Amino acid sequence: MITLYTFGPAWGLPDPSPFVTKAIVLLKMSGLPFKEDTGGFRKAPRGKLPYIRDKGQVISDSTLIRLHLEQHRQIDFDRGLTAGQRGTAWAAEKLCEDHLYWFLIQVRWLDGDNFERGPASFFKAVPGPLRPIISTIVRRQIRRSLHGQGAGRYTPEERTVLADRALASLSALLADKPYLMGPEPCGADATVFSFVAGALCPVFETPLRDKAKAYPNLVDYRTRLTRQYFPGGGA
Ligand SMILES: N[C@@H](CCC(=O)N[C@@H](CS)C(=O)NCC(=O)O)C(=O)O
Repeated sequence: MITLYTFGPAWGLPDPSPFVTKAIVLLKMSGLPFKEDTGGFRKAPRGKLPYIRDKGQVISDSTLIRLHLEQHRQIDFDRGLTAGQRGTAWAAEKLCEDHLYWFLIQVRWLDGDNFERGPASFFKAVPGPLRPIISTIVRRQIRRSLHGQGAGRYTPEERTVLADRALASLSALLADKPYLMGPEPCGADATVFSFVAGALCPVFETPLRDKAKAYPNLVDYRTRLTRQYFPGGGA
């Protein structure tokens, strides 16, 4: 059986990481038996979750997990799609992972109130006196990453405009279809669902969430796919 290493449900989400949520949905879409293990972070090959163990092979990174399932388990997540639709779906997925993601990280980690509402809980295991020091170091690293990537150099207003444009694009692409590319789910739904759910997460008060709430089809999509893939609720 495949083991998927996760953080575990939090903040009303199946997992605080949209990449982990994506991997959970991909595995559910695949129909393959798998179990989740929340104890693997320290041994994560790239220092990040998700990763899987499949017949002794370890694969880290949600996209490489998808490629592994495609190549070694013969799962075509995009069956029924034309080459053009596959391209569009891939582009939508990467819009989430390589653009929208950074705006989510910014509001969750660098806004003081939101940090206290969410990521601060990751440091509970750190002994009391060390906790503020470690969390400050980690937040500083995240600030540097955001600066390096570029999202950290925008003003908050500019970030909101850009995040909104990404959400508007996803909303327009989804239109009134049940899934991103039509009547059946495809691989990109695992990703787009995870990031839309993350943007709508009720724990964080952000202009990004307000923008996301203004797209009723994205809100319905989040609710519909949560019911489908997480019938017991998000967390
Ligand atoms: N490209 C990776 C990104 C995974 C990723 O960024 N995971 C984050 C959580 S959202 C993580 O594990 N961060 C822990 C760390 O950087 O220390 C994927 O698709 O799996």
